[in-house]
Amino acid sequence: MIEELAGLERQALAAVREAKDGGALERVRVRYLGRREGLVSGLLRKLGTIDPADRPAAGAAANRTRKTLEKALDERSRELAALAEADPAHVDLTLPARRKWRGTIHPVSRVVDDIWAIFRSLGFTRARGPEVDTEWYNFVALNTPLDHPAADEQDTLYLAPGLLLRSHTSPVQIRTMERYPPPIRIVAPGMVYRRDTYDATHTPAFAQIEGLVVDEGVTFVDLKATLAEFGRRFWGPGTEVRFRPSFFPFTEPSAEVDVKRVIVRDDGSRETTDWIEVMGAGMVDPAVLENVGYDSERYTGWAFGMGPARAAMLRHGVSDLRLFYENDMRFLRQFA
Ligand code: 2NM
Repeated sequence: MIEELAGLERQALAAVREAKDGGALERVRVRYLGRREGLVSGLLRKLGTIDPADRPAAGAAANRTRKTLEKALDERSRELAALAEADPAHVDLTLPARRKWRGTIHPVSRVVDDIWAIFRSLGFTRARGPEVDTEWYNFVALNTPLDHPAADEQDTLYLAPGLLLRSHTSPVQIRTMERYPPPIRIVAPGMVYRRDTYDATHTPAFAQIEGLVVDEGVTFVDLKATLAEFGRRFWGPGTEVRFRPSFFPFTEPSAEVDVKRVIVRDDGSRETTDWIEVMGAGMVDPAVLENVGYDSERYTGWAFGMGPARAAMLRHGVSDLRLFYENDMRFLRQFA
Protein backbone atom coordinates (compact mmCIF):
# COMPACT_ATOMS: atom_id res chain seq x y z
CA MET A 1 0.00 0.00 0.00
CA ILE A 2 2.84 2.34 0.82
CA GLU A 3 4.30 1.70 -2.63
CA GLU A 4 0.93 2.34 -4.22
CA LEU A 5 0.74 5.63 -2.34
CA ALA A 6 4.22 6.65 -3.47
CA GLY A 7 3.21 5.93 -7.07
CA LEU A 8 0.03 7.99 -6.75
CA GLU A 9 1.99 10.83 -5.18
CA ARG A 10 4.49 10.94 -8.07
CA GLN A 11 1.63 10.86 -10.60
CA ALA A 12 -0.29 13.55 -8.76
CA LEU A 13 2.71 15.88 -8.36
CA ALA A 14 3.43 15.58 -12.10
CA ALA A 15 -0.22 16.41 -12.85
CA VAL A 16 -0.05 19.46 -10.54
CA ARG A 17 3.06 20.74 -12.34
CA GLU A 18 1.34 20.31 -15.70
CA ALA A 19 -1.90 22.06 -14.75
CA LYS A 20 -2.04 25.25 -16.80
CA ASP A 21 -4.91 27.04 -15.06
CA GLY A 22 -7.15 27.01 -12.01
CA GLY A 23 -9.70 24.69 -13.66
CA ALA A 24 -7.09 22.04 -14.53
CA LEU A 25 -5.66 22.29 -11.03
CA GLU A 26 -9.08 21.75 -9.48
CA ARG A 27 -9.59 18.64 -11.62
CA VAL A 28 -6.25 17.27 -10.33
CA ARG A 29 -7.35 17.97 -6.74
CA VAL A 30 -10.65 16.15 -7.25
CA ARG A 31 -8.96 13.20 -9.00
CA TYR A 32 -6.53 12.56 -6.12
CA LEU A 33 -7.99 14.14 -2.99
CA GLY A 34 -11.72 14.21 -3.78
CA ARG A 35 -13.69 12.83 -0.82
CA ARG A 36 -15.60 10.18 -2.76
CA GLU A 37 -13.79 9.42 -6.03
CA GLY A 38 -10.30 10.62 -5.09
CA LEU A 39 -7.60 7.99 -5.55
CA VAL A 40 -5.83 8.82 -2.26
CA SER A 41 -9.15 8.82 -0.39
CA GLY A 42 -9.93 5.46 -2.00
CA LEU A 43 -6.69 3.99 -0.67
CA LEU A 44 -7.41 5.33 2.82
CA ARG A 45 -10.79 3.60 2.79
CA LYS A 46 -9.02 0.28 2.11
CA LEU A 47 -6.94 0.76 5.27
CA GLY A 48 -9.41 -1.47 7.17
CA THR A 49 -8.71 -4.45 4.88
CA ILE A 50 -4.95 -4.68 5.51
CA ASP A 51 -3.01 -6.39 8.27
CA PRO A 52 -3.69 -4.44 11.52
CA ALA A 53 0.08 -4.37 12.21
CA ASP A 54 0.68 -2.44 9.00
CA ARG A 55 -2.19 -0.01 9.49
CA PRO A 56 -0.45 2.76 11.55
CA ALA A 57 2.44 3.09 9.08
CA ALA A 58 0.12 3.01 6.07
CA GLY A 59 -2.25 5.56 7.67
CA ALA A 60 0.62 7.90 8.47
CA ALA A 61 2.00 7.56 4.93
CA ALA A 62 -1.42 8.30 3.43
CA ASN A 63 -1.73 11.44 5.57
CA ARG A 64 1.76 12.59 4.54
CA THR A 65 0.82 12.09 0.87
CA ARG A 66 -2.38 14.09 1.37
CA LYS A 67 -0.44 16.90 3.05
CA THR A 68 2.22 16.88 0.32
CA LEU A 69 -0.42 17.08 -2.40
CA GLU A 70 -2.35 19.85 -0.64
CA LYS A 71 0.83 21.87 -0.32
CA ALA A 72 1.76 21.31 -3.98
CA LEU A 73 -1.74 22.28 -5.14
CA ASP A 74 -1.61 25.42 -3.04
CA GLU A 75 1.81 26.44 -4.34
CA ARG A 76 0.86 25.81 -7.97
CA SER A 77 -2.34 27.76 -7.49
CA ARG A 78 -0.40 30.81 -6.25
CA GLU A 79 2.15 30.37 -9.02
CA LEU A 80 -0.62 30.35 -11.67
CA ALA A 81 -2.22 33.46 -10.13
CA ALA A 82 1.11 35.31 -10.19
CA LEU A 83 1.69 34.30 -13.82
CA ALA A 84 -1.79 35.45 -14.81
CA GLU A 85 -1.28 38.79 -13.10
CA ALA A 86 2.08 39.35 -14.80
CA ASP A 87 0.50 38.77 -18.22
CA PRO A 88 -0.08 42.20 -19.75
CA ALA A 89 -3.31 40.93 -21.31
CA HIS A 90 -4.68 39.87 -17.91
CA VAL A 91 -7.81 41.69 -16.76
CA ASP A 92 -9.32 40.84 -13.39
CA LEU A 93 -13.03 41.33 -14.02
CA THR A 94 -13.84 40.75 -10.36
CA LEU A 95 -12.08 43.93 -9.19
CA PRO A 96 -14.36 46.90 -8.36
CA ALA A 97 -14.10 49.68 -10.97
CA ARG A 98 -11.80 52.58 -10.11
CA ARG A 99 -13.77 55.76 -9.50
CA LYS A 100 -12.94 58.20 -12.28
CA TRP A 101 -12.86 61.89 -11.30
CA ARG A 102 -14.18 63.95 -14.14
CA GLY A 103 -13.12 67.59 -14.13
CA THR A 104 -15.78 70.26 -13.72
CA ILE A 105 -16.08 73.90 -14.69
CA HIS A 106 -14.83 76.15 -11.87
CA PRO A 107 -17.79 77.89 -10.14
CA VAL A 108 -16.41 81.34 -11.03
CA SER A 109 -15.95 80.29 -14.67
CA ARG A 110 -19.54 78.98 -14.63
CA VAL A 111 -20.79 82.41 -13.56
CA VAL A 112 -18.74 84.05 -16.33
CA ASP A 113 -20.11 81.53 -18.85
CA ASP A 114 -23.70 82.13 -17.69
CA ILE A 115 -23.32 85.93 -17.83
CA TRP A 116 -21.71 85.70 -21.26
CA ALA A 117 -24.52 83.42 -22.53
CA ILE A 118 -27.17 85.96 -21.48
CA PHE A 119 -25.43 88.91 -23.12
CA ARG A 120 -24.65 86.87 -26.23
CA SER A 121 -28.37 86.18 -26.61
CA LEU A 122 -28.93 89.96 -26.36
CA GLY A 123 -26.58 90.61 -29.31
CA PHE A 124 -23.26 91.19 -27.53
CA THR A 125 -19.90 89.78 -28.62
CA ARG A 126 -16.92 88.92 -26.45
CA ALA A 127 -13.75 91.04 -26.36
CA ARG A 128 -10.36 90.43 -24.81
CA GLY A 129 -7.18 92.38 -24.21
CA PRO A 130 -3.80 92.24 -22.44
CA GLU A 131 -3.48 91.84 -18.66
CA VAL A 132 -0.32 93.97 -18.74
CA ASP A 133 -1.27 97.41 -19.99
CA THR A 134 -0.29 101.06 -19.85
CA GLU A 135 -1.42 103.95 -17.64
CA TRP A 136 -3.10 105.41 -20.70
CA TYR A 137 -5.43 102.44 -21.28
CA ASN A 138 -6.02 101.61 -17.61
CA PHE A 139 -6.55 105.19 -16.35
CA VAL A 140 -6.06 108.26 -18.55
CA ALA A 141 -8.25 107.20 -21.49
CA LEU A 142 -10.89 106.27 -18.91
CA ASN A 143 -11.05 109.85 -17.67
CA THR A 144 -9.14 108.88 -14.52
CA PRO A 145 -6.28 111.34 -13.93
CA LEU A 146 -3.08 109.79 -12.58
CA ASP A 147 -3.47 111.77 -9.34
CA HIS A 148 -6.80 110.00 -8.79
CA PRO A 149 -6.62 107.67 -5.76
CA ALA A 150 -7.29 104.59 -7.96
CA ALA A 151 -4.05 105.23 -9.88
CA ASP A 152 -2.06 105.42 -6.63
CA GLU A 153 0.70 102.87 -6.16
CA GLN A 154 -1.20 101.83 -3.03
CA ASP A 155 -3.96 100.38 -5.22
CA THR A 156 -2.33 99.44 -8.52
CA LEU A 157 0.40 96.87 -9.21
CA TYR A 158 2.99 98.70 -11.32
CA LEU A 159 5.57 96.71 -13.31
CA ALA A 160 7.56 99.73 -14.52
CA PRO A 161 6.87 103.45 -14.87
CA GLY A 162 3.70 103.74 -16.97
CA LEU A 163 3.27 99.93 -17.16
CA LEU A 164 0.93 97.99 -14.88
CA LEU A 165 -1.29 94.97 -14.31
CA ARG A 166 -4.76 96.13 -15.35
CA SER A 167 -6.94 96.99 -12.34
CA HIS A 168 -10.18 96.46 -14.29
CA THR A 169 -11.13 95.16 -17.74
CA SER A 170 -12.13 98.65 -18.97
CA PRO A 171 -8.90 99.02 -21.02
CA VAL A 172 -10.33 96.25 -23.21
CA GLN A 173 -13.30 98.53 -23.97
CA ILE A 174 -10.94 101.40 -24.85
CA ARG A 175 -8.90 99.17 -27.19
CA THR A 176 -12.08 97.83 -28.82
CA MET A 177 -13.48 101.33 -29.41
CA GLU A 178 -10.11 102.40 -30.88
CA ARG A 179 -10.26 99.58 -33.40
CA TYR A 180 -13.94 99.53 -34.35
CA PRO A 181 -16.49 102.25 -35.12
CA PRO A 182 -19.91 102.19 -33.42
CA PRO A 183 -22.22 100.38 -32.95
CA ILE A 184 -20.42 98.49 -30.14
CA ARG A 185 -21.99 95.78 -28.00
CA ILE A 186 -19.34 93.81 -26.09
CA VAL A 187 -18.65 92.00 -22.84
CA ALA A 188 -15.07 91.70 -21.61
CA PRO A 189 -14.41 88.99 -19.01
CA GLY A 190 -10.93 88.52 -17.56
CA MET A 191 -8.56 88.61 -14.61
CA VAL A 192 -7.71 91.95 -13.00
CA TYR A 193 -5.14 92.86 -10.34
CA ARG A 194 -5.12 95.19 -7.36
CA ARG A 195 -2.84 95.77 -4.41
CA ASP A 196 -5.40 94.52 -1.90
CA THR A 197 -4.92 92.72 1.37
CA TYR A 198 -5.93 89.08 0.97
CA ASP A 199 -9.04 88.48 3.10
CA ALA A 200 -12.56 86.99 2.92
CA THR A 201 -13.76 89.67 0.47
CA HIS A 202 -10.55 90.77 -1.33
CA THR A 203 -7.90 89.05 -3.37
CA PRO A 204 -5.12 90.74 -5.39
CA ALA A 205 -6.09 88.75 -8.50
CA PHE A 206 -9.75 88.33 -9.32
CA ALA A 207 -12.13 87.87 -12.23
CA GLN A 208 -14.17 90.74 -13.60
CA ILE A 209 -16.72 91.04 -16.37
CA GLU A 210 -17.59 94.36 -17.93
CA GLY A 211 -19.91 95.31 -20.74
CA LEU A 212 -20.20 98.25 -23.12
CA VAL A 213 -22.82 99.53 -25.58
CA VAL A 214 -22.21 102.52 -27.85
CA ASP A 215 -24.54 103.67 -30.60
CA GLU A 216 -26.64 106.62 -31.70
CA GLY A 217 -29.63 107.28 -29.46
CA VAL A 218 -28.50 105.05 -26.54
CA THR A 219 -29.88 106.29 -23.21
CA PHE A 220 -30.05 105.42 -19.52
CA VAL A 221 -33.34 103.66 -20.33
CA ASP A 222 -31.39 101.11 -22.40
CA LEU A 223 -29.01 100.59 -19.48
CA LYS A 224 -31.85 100.06 -17.00
CA ALA A 225 -33.89 97.79 -19.29
CA THR A 226 -30.93 95.66 -20.32
CA LEU A 227 -29.56 95.21 -16.79
CA ALA A 228 -33.07 94.49 -15.42
CA GLU A 229 -33.52 91.81 -18.08
CA PHE A 230 -30.06 90.44 -17.29
CA GLY A 231 -30.98 90.35 -13.59
CA ARG A 232 -34.17 88.36 -14.23
CA ARG A 233 -32.34 85.88 -16.44
CA PHE A 234 -29.38 85.42 -14.11
CA TRP A 235 -31.12 85.47 -10.72
CA GLY A 236 -34.61 84.30 -11.68
CA PRO A 237 -37.88 85.75 -13.06
CA GLY A 238 -39.02 87.49 -9.85
CA THR A 239 -35.80 89.52 -9.48
CA GLU A 240 -36.18 93.26 -8.89
CA VAL A 241 -33.43 95.70 -9.84
CA ARG A 242 -32.65 99.03 -8.13
CA PHE A 243 -30.28 101.80 -9.29
CA ARG A 244 -28.57 103.98 -6.66
CA PRO A 245 -26.62 107.12 -7.63
CA SER A 246 -22.87 106.60 -7.45
CA PHE A 247 -19.64 107.85 -8.97
CA PHE A 248 -17.06 106.44 -11.39
CA PRO A 249 -14.57 108.66 -13.25
CA PHE A 250 -15.52 107.05 -16.60
CA THR A 251 -19.33 107.29 -16.38
CA GLU A 252 -21.81 110.12 -15.85
CA PRO A 253 -24.31 109.54 -14.41
CA SER A 254 -23.14 106.46 -12.50
CA ALA A 255 -25.10 103.93 -10.49
CA GLU A 256 -24.69 100.98 -8.14
CA VAL A 257 -27.06 98.19 -9.13
CA ASP A 258 -28.82 96.20 -6.41
CA VAL A 259 -31.01 93.13 -6.86
CA LYS A 260 -33.78 91.77 -4.67
CA ARG A 261 -34.16 88.07 -5.34
CA VAL A 262 -37.13 85.74 -4.97
CA ILE A 263 -36.08 82.38 -3.58
CA VAL A 264 -38.53 79.57 -4.32
CA ARG A 265 -38.04 76.70 -1.85
CA ASP A 266 -38.57 73.04 -2.70
CA ASP A 267 -42.01 73.10 -1.00
CA GLY A 268 -43.08 75.99 -3.27
CA SER A 269 -42.92 78.67 -0.56
CA ARG A 270 -41.27 81.98 -1.46
CA GLU A 271 -38.88 84.28 0.28
CA THR A 272 -37.46 87.58 -0.95
CA THR A 273 -33.91 88.59 -0.05
CA ASP A 274 -32.72 92.02 1.03
CA TRP A 275 -31.28 94.36 -1.61
CA ILE A 276 -27.84 93.06 -2.60
CA GLU A 277 -25.30 95.18 -4.49
CA VAL A 278 -24.20 93.24 -7.57
CA MET A 279 -22.58 95.67 -10.02
CA GLY A 280 -21.66 99.20 -11.04
CA ALA A 281 -22.89 100.88 -14.19
CA GLY A 282 -23.37 104.23 -15.89
CA MET A 283 -23.49 106.29 -19.08
CA VAL A 284 -20.02 106.45 -20.64
CA ASP A 285 -18.55 109.91 -19.98
CA PRO A 286 -18.33 111.89 -23.27
CA ALA A 287 -14.65 112.54 -22.50
CA VAL A 288 -14.01 108.75 -22.75
CA LEU A 289 -15.72 108.61 -26.16
CA GLU A 290 -13.63 111.56 -27.37
CA ASN A 291 -10.43 109.82 -26.12
CA VAL A 292 -11.02 106.96 -28.58
CA GLY A 293 -11.93 109.34 -31.43
CA TYR A 294 -15.71 108.91 -31.27
CA ASP A 295 -17.95 111.94 -31.87
CA SER A 296 -19.60 112.35 -28.46
CA GLU A 297 -22.26 114.64 -29.95
CA ARG A 298 -23.41 111.78 -32.19
CA TYR A 299 -22.81 108.72 -30.01
CA THR A 300 -23.72 107.82 -26.46
CA GLY A 301 -22.99 104.67 -24.51
CA TRP A 302 -23.51 102.78 -21.27
CA ALA A 303 -21.32 100.31 -19.43
CA PHE A 304 -21.37 97.99 -16.44
CA GLY A 305 -18.86 96.02 -14.40
CA MET A 306 -19.27 93.13 -11.98
CA GLY A 307 -17.27 90.54 -10.04
CA PRO A 308 -18.20 86.96 -10.95
CA ALA A 309 -16.58 85.57 -7.78
CA ARG A 310 -18.93 87.72 -5.74
CA ALA A 311 -21.85 86.43 -7.81
CA ALA A 312 -20.59 82.88 -7.22
CA MET A 313 -20.46 83.57 -3.44
CA LEU A 314 -24.11 84.69 -3.54
CA ARG A 315 -25.13 81.80 -5.77
CA HIS A 316 -23.58 79.12 -3.54
CA GLY A 317 -23.84 80.79 -0.12
CA VAL A 318 -20.06 80.94 0.29
CA SER A 319 -18.88 83.61 2.72
CA ASP A 320 -15.14 83.53 2.00
CA LEU A 321 -13.95 84.61 -1.45
CA ARG A 322 -10.57 82.95 -0.96
CA LEU A 323 -12.13 79.49 -1.26
CA PHE A 324 -12.77 80.17 -4.94
CA TYR A 325 -9.14 81.02 -5.63
CA GLU A 326 -7.22 78.43 -3.59
CA ASN A 327 -8.16 75.38 -5.70
CA ASP A 328 -8.65 73.02 -2.76
CA MET A 329 -10.26 70.01 -4.41
CA ARG A 330 -12.32 69.22 -1.28
CA PHE A 331 -14.08 72.55 -1.89
CA LEU A 332 -14.24 72.47 -5.69
CA ARG A 333 -15.56 68.88 -5.92
CA GLN A 334 -18.80 70.08 -4.34
CA PHE A 335 -19.69 71.91 -7.57
CA ALA A 336 -19.49 68.75 -9.69
C1 2NM B 1 -17.91 99.65 -14.04
C2 2NM B 1 -18.93 100.54 -13.68
C3 2NM B 1 -19.32 101.49 -14.60
C4 2NM B 1 -17.08 100.75 -17.47
C5 2NM B 1 -16.93 101.85 -18.25
C6 2NM B 1 -16.25 101.45 -19.36
C7 2NM B 1 -15.82 102.24 -20.53
F1 2NM B 1 -14.67 101.76 -21.02
F2 2NM B 1 -16.71 102.17 -21.47
F3 2NM B 1 -15.68 103.51 -20.18
N1 2NM B 1 -15.99 100.16 -19.21
N2 2NM B 1 -16.52 99.72 -18.05
C8 2NM B 1 -17.74 100.67 -16.16
C9 2NM B 1 -18.73 101.54 -15.84
C10 2NM B 1 -17.32 99.72 -15.27
O1 2NM B 1 -17.43 98.67 -13.19
C11 2NM B 1 -17.85 98.65 -11.87
